[in-house]
Amino acid sequence: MELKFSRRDFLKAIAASAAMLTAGCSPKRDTQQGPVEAKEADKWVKGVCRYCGTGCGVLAGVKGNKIVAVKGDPDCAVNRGRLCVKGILLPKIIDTKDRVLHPLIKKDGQFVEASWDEAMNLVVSKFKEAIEQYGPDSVGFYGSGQTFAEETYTMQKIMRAGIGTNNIDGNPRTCMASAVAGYVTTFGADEPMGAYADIEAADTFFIIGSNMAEAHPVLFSRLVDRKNSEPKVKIIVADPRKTRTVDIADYHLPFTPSRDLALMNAMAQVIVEEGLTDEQFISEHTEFMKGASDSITYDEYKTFLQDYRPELVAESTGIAAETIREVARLFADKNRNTMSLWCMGLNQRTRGVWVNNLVHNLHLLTGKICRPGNTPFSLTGQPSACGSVRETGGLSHILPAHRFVANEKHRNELEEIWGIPKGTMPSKPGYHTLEMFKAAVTGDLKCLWVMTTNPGQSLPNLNYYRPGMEKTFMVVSETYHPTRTSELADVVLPAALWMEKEGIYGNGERRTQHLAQAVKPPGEARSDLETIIDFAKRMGFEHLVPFNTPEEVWAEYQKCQEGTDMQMASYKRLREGHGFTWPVPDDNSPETYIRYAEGYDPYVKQGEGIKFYARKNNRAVIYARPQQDAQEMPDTEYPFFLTTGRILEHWHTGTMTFNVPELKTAVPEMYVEVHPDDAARLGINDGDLVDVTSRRATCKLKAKINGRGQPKPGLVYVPFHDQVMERMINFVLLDAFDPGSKQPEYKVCAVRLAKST
Ligand SMILES: Nc1nc2c(c(=O)[nH]1)N[C@H]1C(S)=C(S)[C@@H](COP(=O)(O)OP(=O)(O)OC[C@H]3O[C@@H](n4cnc5c(=O)[nH]c(N)nc54)[C@H](O)[C@@H]3O)O[C@H]1N2
Ligand SMILES: Nc1nc2c(c(=O)[nH]1)N[C@H]1C(S)=C(S)[C@@H](COP(=O)(O)OP(=O)(O)OC[C@H]3O[C@@H](n4cnc5c(=O)[nH]c(N)nc54)[C@H](O)[C@@H]3O)O[C@H]1N2
Ligand code: SF4
Ligand SMILES: [Mo]
Repeated sequence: MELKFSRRDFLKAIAASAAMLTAGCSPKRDTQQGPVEAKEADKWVKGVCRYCGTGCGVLAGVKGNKIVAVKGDPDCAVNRGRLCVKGILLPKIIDTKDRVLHPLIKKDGQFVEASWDEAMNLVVSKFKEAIEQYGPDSVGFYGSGQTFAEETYTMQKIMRAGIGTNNIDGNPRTCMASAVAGYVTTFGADEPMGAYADIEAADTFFIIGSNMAEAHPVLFSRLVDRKNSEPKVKIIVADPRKTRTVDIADYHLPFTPSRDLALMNAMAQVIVEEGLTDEQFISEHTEFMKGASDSITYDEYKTFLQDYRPELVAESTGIAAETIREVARLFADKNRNTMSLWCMGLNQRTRGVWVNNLVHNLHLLTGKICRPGNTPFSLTGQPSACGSVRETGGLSHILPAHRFVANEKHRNELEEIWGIPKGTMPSKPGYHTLEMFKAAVTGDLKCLWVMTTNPGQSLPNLNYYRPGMEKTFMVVSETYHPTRTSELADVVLPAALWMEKEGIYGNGERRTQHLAQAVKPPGEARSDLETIIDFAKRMGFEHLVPFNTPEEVWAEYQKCQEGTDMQMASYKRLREGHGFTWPVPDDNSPETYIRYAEGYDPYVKQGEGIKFYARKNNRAVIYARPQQDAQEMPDTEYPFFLTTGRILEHWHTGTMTFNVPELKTAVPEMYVEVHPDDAARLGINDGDLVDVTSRRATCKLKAKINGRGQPKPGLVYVPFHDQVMERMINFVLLDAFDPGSKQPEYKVCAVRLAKST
């Protein structure tokens, strides 16, 4: 199914990706005009965009104590001055009427203002009481890929070294956990080996389960530029929906949801059968496995692939055998550089880890890895899921700097750095996200602290989890109130927002970036780091927080990085520079473009070539992973697939973007995308109110037919940004999760559709 790609289509695609154009920030346009007259600014302060994992550098124009404009940082390698519409409108999220200005305590079902002292004393007494009565595992912290690195680093230290529990998890569990486990199982260490610069060096792009045009718009604009400037470039997009990303594709593969394991095994089968492999690379740098770690031979792997011959999977995947062959050949073409890009379409699945492994397989079989333009690159969602959670140890099973809770040596290393007695760190991994919220429902979790995330709206199967949040003693650190989570809290702590505090973000390409404080927070709002340190001191853990500034936290965190694969730049360098991709072993080292490769990675010596040093035998793993369908597939009662995701204008639970008039007006409420044939069959017209019903709940949403996203027949799509209960699609979703990564399956479940009566 080759799509003809005319100049007209191309222009349409750029226009559709709208991002740049609506904000007047096309690469070719002047980027200096923000929504507010930029000329008013007295000074420009360097930071990073608050939203997606692209990590665009920004300059905030400040006048008095107000941010009056934002423009792209021309010296930031990520965006070179570009921003999308959300970035340019950032000043508008700050002075809003729903900002929390004072601590709030719920008394007799009503929130009342309290002093910081009163609120913190209550929090500390509840935490102490629970720990004394029920032990350290009766309390938990749920954080976010939108905090600063210093915040999560400090909190996980207090939980582990102070309280003595690994009950610290965060929303990257709902987002990146499968990508983490994919990198770790295949390469031995988390995070991509490549970087965004691979976009400018690649000829074939394999984009699967990512809608970059809306979710990573500025990065998408780099892809559009690449396509524009190099006629050789071919783009393959595998997604059950026709999205705006598909507008620039040469091939669109609208496969059946969750059948992408079969699709990628079929591509591998073609690559092996047609001799498109790089045999030398395979013999020098890889090994073959199935299951958790059972070795198999290359021949056994080839036999495994026989079940996935394109002709055998064409029907189940919905993609013609010849198309699978064509894209496999394009992927493997020895005269082309190939970059894969993926995001939640792969990660949010009950087989999210396996399907990540399968992308890596394709690169390992063809040796298209660790060279410019050749890389399996997982796109990160949040601005600092990598920098603040994956790297700092912000999940229940990991420790700072790519260490693991289950590894005694790793625990001992941290005990030494933190100056606590050897052998005292808890060795049992804590609750992962869904377990933690389940423990709130069952009553096993007595106290829960939620920071920079909104689980009352973003968790799946909300009818099950929301009562637990209400029942347990819940502290919510928030910038706005009410949110669907803060309304269930016992204590709401007012937080300083973006550019009201100083800190570090780490984006999706290992780039560590500094945000300076540009303005003072409103009312009594404080930086989350200040609140965390205050909590630690009141809990009696003063010795664990010898910090007065974020810079001092960073200096300690850097000690944890010594001798690991992820050393980072110093605060001084980060403050002065425009971001550095780690590893940066010392302040004289350049940033690292490609990991594991001689000439790029400081840890690979001359003569070593490519070295997957995070694995004991230096070999990456090619896995035999069978097709496994989503946990809940359509049936006669619930005949449609439902998938959920994002749109350009809004951010997750909408607390920030619904506060921006331009974004709110652009898309005031969420809707359900339906294929025209399905709509016709059910008598549904564009704009009709439709019931979307699963085994768990019903949502009422307006139908969108032939909108910006077009699902294949039998599939419907709903963005999850709406805050109105009856349009909150997460009530409808199931809470199945991947047994390896524990990431929920937001991307697939079964529903029925009917016109609302
Ligand atoms: N505008 C905007 N941008 C954002 C965000 C936002 O809220 N708004 N959030 C950020 C965050 S945290 C994240 S994680 C990223 C997410 O970025 P993306 O993952 O790109 O966005 P989604 O819309 O969640 O999902 C991507 C695609 O997965 C497809 N999909 C559905 N089922 C399957 C399947 O079975 N297999 C495959 N392969 N694909 C499937 C969907 O059709 C959808 O088009 O976006 C980041 N950027
Ligand atoms: N249906 C469906 N559900 C999903 C997904 C999906 O694809 N489909 N995707 C999942 C994924 S990938 C993700 S990442 C999650 C995201 O889900 P959440 O993290 O729950 O959503 P956000 O709206 O980003 O929540 C961030 C909160 O932090 C607040 N905030 C902003 N800045 C600060 C600050 O500096 N300090 C403090 N304390 N608070 C602040 C904001 O007001 C907001 O309420 O959603 C998950 N849920
Ligand atoms: S692409 Fe992402 S990081 Fe860049 S301006 Fe837009 S939302 Fe912000
Ligand atoms: Mo995410």
